[in-house]
Order: sequence, then C-alpha cells, then structure tokens
Amino acid sequence: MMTRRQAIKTTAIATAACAAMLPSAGAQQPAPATGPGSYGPFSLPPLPYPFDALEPHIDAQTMQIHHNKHHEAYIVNLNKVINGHAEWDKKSIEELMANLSALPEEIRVPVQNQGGGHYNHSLFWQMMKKDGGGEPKGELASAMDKRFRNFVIFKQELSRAATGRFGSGWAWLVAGPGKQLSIESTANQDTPLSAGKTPLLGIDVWEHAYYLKYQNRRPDYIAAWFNVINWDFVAERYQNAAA
Ligand code: MN3
Repeated sequence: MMTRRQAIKTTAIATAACAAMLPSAGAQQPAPATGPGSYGPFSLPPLPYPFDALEPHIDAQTMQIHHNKHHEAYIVNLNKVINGHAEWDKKSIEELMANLSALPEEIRVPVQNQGGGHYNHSLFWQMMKKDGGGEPKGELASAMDKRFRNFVIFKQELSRAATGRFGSGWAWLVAGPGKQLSIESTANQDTPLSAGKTPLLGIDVWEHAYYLKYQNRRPDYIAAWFNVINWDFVAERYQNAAA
C-alpha cells in the first residue's frame, strides 16, 4: 500500500513529467512520435516543421491536434487492424493503399479508412511549408498550363472541388496514366492511390483541419491554404509519377 505522502509525491512527479512532455502550441520542435502508434508496423512521422510554421493561415493549435491526435489515431487504429495479418503487416502503406482489393475482406474497409488516413496525412504535411504558396515552376507548371490553361483556372477548379465535397474528404490534383493531370475529390479518407492515380497535391477538408480558426467558413480556409502549398514537393511528385 502506498502512503498518502508517497501518493502525493508520485502524483507530483507524474504531473511534472507530463508537463515536460507536452509541447506548447508554439513549441519549436513538434512532439516525437512516441505514442501508442509506435507499437505496430506503422508510426507517426514527425511534422517537418514547427506547429506554428503555417501561421497565420493555419493556426498552431489546429496543426498540433491534427498531427498529434487525428493522424496518430489513424495509425493506432491501422496497427490494430493489421495486427495478426502476417502477410500484410510487412507491406508499406503505399502497397496497402494501392492494393485494397487484394486485402482479406474483413480488413479491407478498415484499412481503406485508417490506412487512407495515415497515407493522406503523411502526404498532407509535406505538401505544405512555411512561406509556401505562389505558383509551380518547371515541368509541372507547363503540364498544368496545358491542362488548365492557367494557374487562376487551376486554383478555381481545385477550390470548387474542395468546397463542393459534401461532408468530410479531400480535393486533389492527381496524375493518372500517362501523367495526365486532373482534379478530383474523394470522400472520407479514400485516396486516389487506390484508384491507380498518384496524388500530387491534396487539401484536407474535414472540419478538424480548419474548424478552430475558420468554423463553418470552409472557403476561407481553402483560400488561405493556397498560401502554404509546398510546390517544390508537388513538382517532385509529378517528376517521379509513373509515365
Ligand atoms: Mn485530417
């Protein structure tokens, strides 16, 4: 039995330890991926910039909750789903998402949802950066002009897809067969990769991505998000997309 004095001391130490571990919203370094998600094949990739890097367009608190809680939850659940399916737990997330129809029926939909959440968010963090925005350059810019005529029209079309997605989901710029560019939107955590396409750029329009700062004003969030796009990353994905 623990004495009351010991109990108070233990609680105080635990509280201090918790306080030391919890990052503040503006902390320079994002929290390391030490959550329960690290006890399976998949773990939370670190955010490639501080939580407040995308301010004022995307606020630090939203980034912290979105990365540390929402993305983490998809990983925890994916690890539970995949546990005990030896044939599949060595596969990469890309292999899983590109081959949903090959999965055993009992885990297909859970992997579609939880795996899609992990895959889409892993991309999403990299598709943004501090002082991002502007317009793409190089080979991607030429291909986009060819397909959409100009950047303004591209922006309108992607914004329309993102605004028009009913409920939760994503809007994407994707490269299909022959690196053909198109804009599409997916429901829930469905990813274009499962339809054989390469997602180049995507915007998360789940309310958890914007509600703290923008509440019901999804179009304002979408307009602001264009200021944080990491076009170098998008161009690199286009370059590497299967021809
Ligand atoms: Mn999200």
